[in-house]
Amino acid sequence: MALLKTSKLVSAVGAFSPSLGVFPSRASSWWSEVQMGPPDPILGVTEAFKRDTNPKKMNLGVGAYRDDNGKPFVLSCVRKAEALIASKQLDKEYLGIGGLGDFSKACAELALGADSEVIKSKRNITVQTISGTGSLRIGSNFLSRFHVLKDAYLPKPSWGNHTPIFRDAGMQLKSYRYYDPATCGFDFTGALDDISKIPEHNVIMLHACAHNPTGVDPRPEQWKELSEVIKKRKLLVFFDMAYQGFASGDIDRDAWAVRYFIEQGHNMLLSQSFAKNMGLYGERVGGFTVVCADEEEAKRVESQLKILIRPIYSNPPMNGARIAATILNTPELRSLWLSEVKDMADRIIRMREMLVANLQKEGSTRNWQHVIDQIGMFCFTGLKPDQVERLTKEFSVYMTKDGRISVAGVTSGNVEHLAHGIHQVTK
Ligand code: IK2
Repeated sequence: MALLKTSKLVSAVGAFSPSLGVFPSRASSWWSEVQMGPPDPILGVTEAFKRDTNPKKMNLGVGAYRDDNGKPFVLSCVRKAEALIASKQLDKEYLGIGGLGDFSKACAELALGADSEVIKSKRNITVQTISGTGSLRIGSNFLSRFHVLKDAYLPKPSWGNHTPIFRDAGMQLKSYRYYDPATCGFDFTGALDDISKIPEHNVIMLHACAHNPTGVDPRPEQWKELSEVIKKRKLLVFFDMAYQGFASGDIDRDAWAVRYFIEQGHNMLLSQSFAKNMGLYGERVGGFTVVCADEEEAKRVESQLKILIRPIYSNPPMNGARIAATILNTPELRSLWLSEVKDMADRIIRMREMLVANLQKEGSTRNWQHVIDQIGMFCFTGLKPDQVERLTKEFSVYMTKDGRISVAGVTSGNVEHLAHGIHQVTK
């Protein structure tokens, strides 16, 4: 407060510089001490891609689905839901703090299953959030405010935004082994070993399916063992489900781990996104769920989530939630959606196979089986940073430095170019 007053007083002569404790002389500059930050590791790739003039350029950085012509794809169920909503001439009043009720209910049912015991006994609270990122942030703010321990354990590696989200909410990040570079697969032994040493009551983050960035998921029998050891350590599970339906093409199969953990008694936190599975990227539709011990606890948690959300964005936007709710709650649109999700997942699986076939056609003798075995939008190719750099410089293939490609950006028209480039930098 004192600083604010001082700054206002001196605004005619220049800005107060907290780090130096002096007032810079330039009258117009309040922010001379602000350092230039690095570009975002994922979205920065798109910026570099846009500057490239090569007609063969490929953006495999950000995870956004493209059709086989490389074009952004709006699902027909979304177009139909939009038309239905427009025909109703609905109002634009504020939503409640927790968002659209019809959406939150359908969102919880999608994740937990329509006949979920948790939903029947009303021991979940689900709020609409600003997509998956907003959900994770509300979740980590909630943890930071109400959970005694502040350590959160992420798989190594994890989605690049997890760390800043949790850190900015006041949590401390730790990790457990997840990916084995030797096999380009799941380091099951390493994960079990690390998790069994996490101090009791800490938070563990799990990707429900289509792990980002590796595309490597535990198998059901491995999930069972993970659940067991997590229960033994009394850890608080935070599931991130940003790709339900997008991994296998089947929404129930992709939610299996979440539902299994609930059956095993884990009262978890859950984050959901409709960016990928409904292609509602820019609409920012998501959900945050806390599974509580009983209905009374859920009510208390709900009251605190509202107190948390209100000073951040007051209440969420309605358009995307109306679209998602209309799709989930209208039987014809829902079945159209399910077939469209499957089409997207199947196209990605086909591109994985085509990439490997083209690498073999190029003469690559390396083992690329992991490209096929991994699942979901991303493939962790195993390319080293210098190979990634060459691929970008010489072939205009843009991807994150860790060797991750978004398979959703590969098409039958550009897969040859990609395979050629990868072979050239790996042979
Ligand atoms: N959680 C995970 C694991 C995600 O992958 C994402 C989306 N990431 O997509 C960008 C990329 O990695 O290229 C999210 C949460 C949240 O996504 P959103 O906020 O768009 O729903």
